[in-house]
Formats: sequence, C-alpha cells, structure tokens
Amino acid sequence: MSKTIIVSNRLPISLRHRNGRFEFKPSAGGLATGLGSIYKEGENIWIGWPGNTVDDPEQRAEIILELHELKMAPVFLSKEDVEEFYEGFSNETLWPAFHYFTQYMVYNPEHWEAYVRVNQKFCEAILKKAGPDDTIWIHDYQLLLLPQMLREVLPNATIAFFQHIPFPSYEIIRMIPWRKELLEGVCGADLIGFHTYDDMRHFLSAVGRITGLSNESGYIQAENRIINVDSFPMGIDYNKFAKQAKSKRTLRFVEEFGKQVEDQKLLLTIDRLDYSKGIPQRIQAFNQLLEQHKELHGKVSMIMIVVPSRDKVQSYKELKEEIDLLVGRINSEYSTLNWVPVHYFYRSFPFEELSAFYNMSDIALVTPLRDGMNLVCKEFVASKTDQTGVLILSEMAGASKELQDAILVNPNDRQGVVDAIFNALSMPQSEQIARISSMQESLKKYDVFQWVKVFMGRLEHVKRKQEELTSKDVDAKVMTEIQTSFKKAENAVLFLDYDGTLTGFHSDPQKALPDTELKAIIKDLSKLAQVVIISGRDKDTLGKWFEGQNIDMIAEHGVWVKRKEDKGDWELYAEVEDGWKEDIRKVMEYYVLRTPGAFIEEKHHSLVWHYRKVESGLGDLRMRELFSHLKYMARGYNLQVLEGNMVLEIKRPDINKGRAATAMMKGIDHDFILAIGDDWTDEDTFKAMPKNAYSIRVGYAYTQANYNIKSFRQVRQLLQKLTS
Ligand code: GDG
Repeated sequence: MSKTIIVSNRLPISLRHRNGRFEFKPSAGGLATGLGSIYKEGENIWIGWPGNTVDDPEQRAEIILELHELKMAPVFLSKEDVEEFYEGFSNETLWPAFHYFTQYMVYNPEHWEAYVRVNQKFCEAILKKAGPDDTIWIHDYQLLLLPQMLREVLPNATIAFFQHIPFPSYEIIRMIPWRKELLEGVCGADLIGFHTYDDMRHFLSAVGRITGLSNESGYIQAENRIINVDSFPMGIDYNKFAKQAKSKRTLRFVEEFGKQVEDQKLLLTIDRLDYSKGIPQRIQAFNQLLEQHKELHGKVSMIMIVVPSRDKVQSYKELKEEIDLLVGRINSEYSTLNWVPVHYFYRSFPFEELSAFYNMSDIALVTPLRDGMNLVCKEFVASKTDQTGVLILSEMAGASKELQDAILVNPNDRQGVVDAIFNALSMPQSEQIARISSMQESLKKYDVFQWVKVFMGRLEHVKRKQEELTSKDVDAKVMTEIQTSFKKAENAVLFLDYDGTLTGFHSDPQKALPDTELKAIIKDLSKLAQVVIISGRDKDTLGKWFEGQNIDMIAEHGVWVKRKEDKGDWELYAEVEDGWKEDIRKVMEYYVLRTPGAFIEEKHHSLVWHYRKVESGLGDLRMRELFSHLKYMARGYNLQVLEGNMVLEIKRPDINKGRAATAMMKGIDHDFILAIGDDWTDEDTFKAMPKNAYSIRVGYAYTQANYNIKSFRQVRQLLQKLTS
C-alpha cells in the first residue's frame, strides 16, 4: 500500500542531551498539529533534521530508534552543513531574498554547493523509505531542489511542495545566481502551494521568464506532465486556542499577570527574532505614540515577546542589539516607579502562558515588514473568547488578505501605525465584537485541518488530471503496435507537421531548419511510405528546406500543395482573395512599431504577427490588444484570428490543414495512416483522419488525437523505429 511522507528541514521535535541521554519533546506548533492527521496514520512518516548535530554512531542509532516510535526519521546534518546550508544559503540568501531584504543577501558559491549537497542528503534519506507510488509532501524554502531530485528517481511518485514564506517578484528572484536551478527544482512537484495569490503569481511569472515554462490558470505545462500551482492560506488549530484561553490554568495566569499591570491597556507583540517582523519599527511607533499622546503615559504598555532565533547569523545579532537599545531608550525615558512602557522578554513561554498573554491583551500589534502568512494574529483572534480586543495587522502579512476586519496598516507608515493604535485604544466595544466575531467565523472554518484537507484534495485532483492526459501516451506497447502495422502496410501515408513536431522552436523562425538527423529520417521514411509535410509555413521556405526529398508538401495550412511527382511546381489549392491584407497589415504594423522584437510574416493567404523575440510579458500584453483589435476587424472581412505558439495569425477560416489532408487521401486506399502535430492547427488534421488512423499530439494538451507524445525528440525516435 502506498504511504505519505512529510518532509521538512526541521522535524517537529526538540532534542535535549541530558545526563548522557536524549530527551525528545514533540513540538506542538500549528504545522505539526495540522499534519498530525497524516504522519501519525498507518505507515506514514515525517522525515527531517532533528535540530542537533550528532556525529557519534551510537547516539545516532539511539535517535533513530526513539524517533521511529514517534513516526519520524532523521536526516543528520554535520556542523558544516548547518553553517553553510541552513545558516548560509537558506537564511542568508533565500530568506532575505524572499522577504525583499536584498541588502542582506549573500552570494556565496560554497553555500550554494552545501545547499545542493544537503538537498541530496534529504533525497537519499527519503529514497530509503519511499516506494515508487508514495506521496511525498515537502515543506519550505530550505528544500527547493528536492522535488526534482526525487522526481528523477521516482518518476511516478506524487510529490507536493508548500512554501511557508513569501515568493517575491521576478525582479528579486533574478538576482540569485542559481535561480534557474531553484525553480526547476521546485517544478519537480505535481502541486506547488503558497499562502497567497500574490506569491503564486510571482512564482508563475518567474518560472515563465526564467525556465520558459508557460502556464494557463495556474497549470504549468512541463515537458511530460502538468503541474498545478495554487494558493492555500494556512489556518491554525482554532479550537485549541479558543479552548486554552478559557482553561483554568490560563485564567490563573491572567489573574496573576493582571495584578502586576493593574488596569493598564495592553498591547501585545510576539515574534521570532527576525528583521522581517519589523520589531524596531514597532518600538519606534510606540515611542512616537507616547511622544504625541502624553495623556496615555502610565495607562498603556506594550508586552513584547521576542523568541530567540538564528542568533548565529550576523544580521540577527545586529537586530538583537538594535532592539535592546531601543527598548532601553524608551523605558529609560518614560518609566515611572509604577509604570514600564515596554515589558520585553527575549525568550519563549509555555503554551498556557502564551495563551494568557493573548487573552489579557487589549490590542495585538502585528506589523511585519513582510510575512508569508503570520499565525500570531490568527491565534490572538481565536483566543478572544469574549470577542473584545483589536487586531492591528500589517498589509505585508499574508494573513491580511483574509483578516479584512483587522485595522490594516502599512508598517512603513509610522504615523499610520501610531494613529491605528490610538484608534484601537478608543474603539467602542460593539465595534470590537463585530470585527473579532467576523474574523473568528472565518478562522474557525479555514483551520489548519481544513488546510491539510484542501491541499491533499487538490493533490489528488492534479494526479487525476495528469492521468487523463498520459493515459493516451505513446508507450512501448503502442509504439510496437504502430511499428507492426506500418511494417505490414503496403500503402502507408504519414502527415507530419514541422515546427514543434519534427524540430524544436527557435527565436528566429527562419533558423529552425531541418538538421542532418531529420533529413535522414525523412529520406529513409520516404522510401517506405508516402510522407506529407503539412505545415503553416510558406511554400518557399518549405520547398527550399526539403529540396530533393521524395515527399509531398502542404504549405500555409493547405493553400499550396506540392506533390512529389510534380517536380518543383506548387499548386494553388485554395483560391485566395487577399484584398483584406492591406488594412490588416496597417494595424499589425502599428503594433510592430510599439513592440520592439515583433515582426510580420506575410503568407499567401494569411498575415502572421510574431512576438517570440519580444520582452516576455509585454509580448503577451500586445498580443491580447492586437487580438481584440483584429477580431473586431475580422468580422467585416469574414476572417479568422488564431493564437499560435508566440504568433497571432489571421486567415480565411475555410483554409485549414484538415481540408488539405482529406484532399491528399482522396481516392487512395491507404492501409496505414499516421498524423502527428503539436498545436491547434493540427487539430484540424486529426479531426479529418479516418477512424483507423493513428493520430498523435506532441505535448500533453487536451486533443482530438488518439495519443500524446512527450516532445519532438520522441517523435523522431518513433519515426526512426519505423524505418529500422
Ligand atoms: C513561518 C512564516 C508563516 C511564538 N512565541 C511563542 C510561541 N510562538 C509561536 C506562535 C506561532 C509561531 O510561534 C510563529 O508563527 P508565525 O507564523 O507568526 O511566524 P514564523 O515562525 O516566521 O513562521 C510565517 C508560518 O511559517 C506558517 O506557514 O505564517 O509567515 O514566516 O504559532 O504561537 N509559542 C510558544 N511560546 C512562545 O513564546 N509556545
């Protein structure tokens, strides 16, 4: 039976070495709870780094054994791995880049090598446990290369990836020297998830620009499968927080802490030590509030919990010093004997106490400069069991997309934050209740269990979609069948499209000429069967490229036909009235003038606007504009506008490859027919084929053809097999 493997850099556990033995403390974090429903079932397992560097083989064996009981398996990292892969590439290159802190980015090739090495280590550890049909769900930015590494060994596995931090704009991603490898690494997955729609569209745009893989509505068409990219905003274990806030233990802490702060209004801030969380900026905003509103002195104070994190990384050390300094300054300036403006804790608290802080605070001030989601704000809302309280939330946190009833602020606008705090302090209770209840409704519904369910559901959906497309794959069996029936045939015909079918695409269409291998294939085939090259290309180019070959040719989607016995003469197969061209050309020229890299190709019966060499994005934009412009004009002339591979073509609708292919077959009793093509123009050929024909579409798009095949390379292999 297939199983599910969860993979993350850190296992949801903390290991402590005490009195010669290890103590294992499972983490109660949101992700671990949410995924508990998966990894604790059956044969499933969670694989990751336990968080300590352990070199002693005996100790390693002990850890493996203990973790096995908890349904976990370790990936051991050396001290060097931790420094170069974790603190280095993950936290000094990817983390700052993905949070838009380009000033902190380090470009160190040794760190990159360590990143590849450790991703490989994870891959090997997984391969020891994984079967060919297992589901593997990989988490976060430390393991971007892992999906593709696994895909190479387990081509049929179900692989998913979720990124917990933001995905930045292409402008940032392009700064990383290893951007292409990183994106190709992630694209080994079947489903790729982010917290927000913005992260998802940034990812799709970077993949399109850097790897050349385009997408339609979140589906990337990779060479041999489709990949789905979607947004899955992560929730919390709502009931756990709501329940804890009412528990006796927490209420005791509330009472105890309450005595110390008396009737002061409390502002709560909780973060891991990180520059992305905007901690210094928040202290400065609080300072400004106290400067501008003397009446608040002694009446409001801030509880600031900073959880130690990555303190070996230089930028984090500096941040800690900056926070210490700012807190010292504000407290020394404003404190009185019975009032301290900032209660600062540089440590973490047990869950019951954390819950007490959420429960007793009037305002949560969650103002990261950039955050993938931010769970603290959600936990605060869930803990407000009497629905009073105010959430001030940064627009830069993924959570702001969901929690529209918070007071939303731009964390860089200090006065805006000051005003938000001031307004929160005086917000009527009825408004507080209305806002908190509405947010609670949504958090209850989209909790972390729902998140896992939706994600896994989507993963099944992608796999089903992939199966639908690949069930028609030209596999070894189909290949043999085609080969056998070709061998038996006495009167065989092959309709072969050119671009994308017999050869790859080139940025300059005139340079996509047939190479020696292709010419040899065609020559060999033409000795055994009737070969028809059926293309949208102009007759002169086709004629020149296949000069001397004993084949038939259909050019310009069926306007021109040249039969092998006609020795060099092209026959005009469709009468063409081209009075429309002048007006249409004028419009197309206007779009060429506005779009560097675009050009017009004139064919006998059509005009084609090419944009393969145009800056990506701009090309698409202009094509859409031109498309609607031409569509409007086309009606008047009874023309058809068609979108192709980086081209827009306008032509008469009754001229198509299908019509030409039918004419070619007329009156001949073929006992083997094969048609291969790669785009919508070839769909007309497929439709025109008799029932007993083999029709194959290159790529995995939905098609009228009987079969799909991966790429032009496989087409060549198939054709070579026919002649062998
Ligand atoms: C990353 C992304 C994304 C904090 N202090 C204590 C404590 N915590 C817990 C909170 C909360 C968690 O830590 C922090 O989660 P965040 O989401 O706010 O931030 P990151 O750690 O940066 O997480 C983030 C998240 O991944 C999930 O995808 O939301 O954007 O950066 O759960 O409760 N817990 C205890 N004591 C503390 O003192 N027990």
